[in-house]
Amino acid sequence: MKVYVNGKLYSERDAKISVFDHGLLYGDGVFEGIRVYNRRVFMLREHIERLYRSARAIALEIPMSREEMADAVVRTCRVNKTANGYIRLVVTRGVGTLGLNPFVCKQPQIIIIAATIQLYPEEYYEKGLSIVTVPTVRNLAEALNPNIKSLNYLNNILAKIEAINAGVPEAIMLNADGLVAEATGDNIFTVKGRTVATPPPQAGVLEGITRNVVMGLALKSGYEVREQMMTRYDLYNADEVFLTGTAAEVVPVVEIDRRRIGDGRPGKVTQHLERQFKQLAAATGVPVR
Ligand code: PXG
Repeated sequence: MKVYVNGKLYSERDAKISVFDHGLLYGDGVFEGIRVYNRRVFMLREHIERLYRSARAIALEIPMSREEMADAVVRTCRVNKTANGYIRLVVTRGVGTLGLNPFVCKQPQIIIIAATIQLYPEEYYEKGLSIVTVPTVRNLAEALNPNIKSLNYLNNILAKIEAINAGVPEAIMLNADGLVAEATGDNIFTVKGRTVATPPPQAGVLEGITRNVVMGLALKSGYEVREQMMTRYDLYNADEVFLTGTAAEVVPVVEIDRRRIGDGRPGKVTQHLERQFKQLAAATGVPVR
């Protein structure tokens, strides 16, 4: 595997970053996770736009244009002959001193890794997930906006630890008002009748690209689509619940906090959206050539 670092491609063992990089010292940087399906980079434009929005929010100037960044991603996939995979695009603050001041860091580091993805086991899709809500509250937008896909994922990692301690693979995080926010690396949806709903950005969530694609697919399939605040009660009483994300795609949830959701099996609407998503992913994207 060849790893892109600042315009050059290195072998895995030679792809290195300084221990003085503020990405490591402070989690000061931003990233994206992107999928490649059938030699096409899925939603590349949207991921790059979000990367630059995250960077803007932390006053990190990425020293290349969006077009150059897109070309770099495609080039890295081409060199690695990535047909189906997972791209990790990382921009760190760069090398600085042992102090917080980001402005002493003169050269952001740009890293592109085109890897294969560790998929969720097939069983999760067939049987659905059992998950729990956890005590760790999602970051306040007023403190560290969840829309910033930063290199500091400790908020999510703490929630993930609580889920694993409870014997389940994923956590639902609530915001400081006790309303449903999202899972640790996925957005959450409910289905009730013909209505497909997900918490709004103001609930304190990362506006997932898969989330937005799935909202579009649901609308096109004739469902009413709503962004609305939800409580745990709304989750427990939904007909169906599912998660969306770049890694998970669309995955059914059949149990939350030991309450069975619907009939305890993956729902019809979820399965329909799962199929629609797979079809779209297989048929669109920027060619790797
Ligand atoms: N919420 C959070 C907190 C995320 O980190 C999503 C929602 C879903 O967003 P997208 O744009 O992917 O639909 C994410 C995305 C990983 C991994 O390696 C995590 C994400 C994406 C890809 C890989 O765990 N998180």
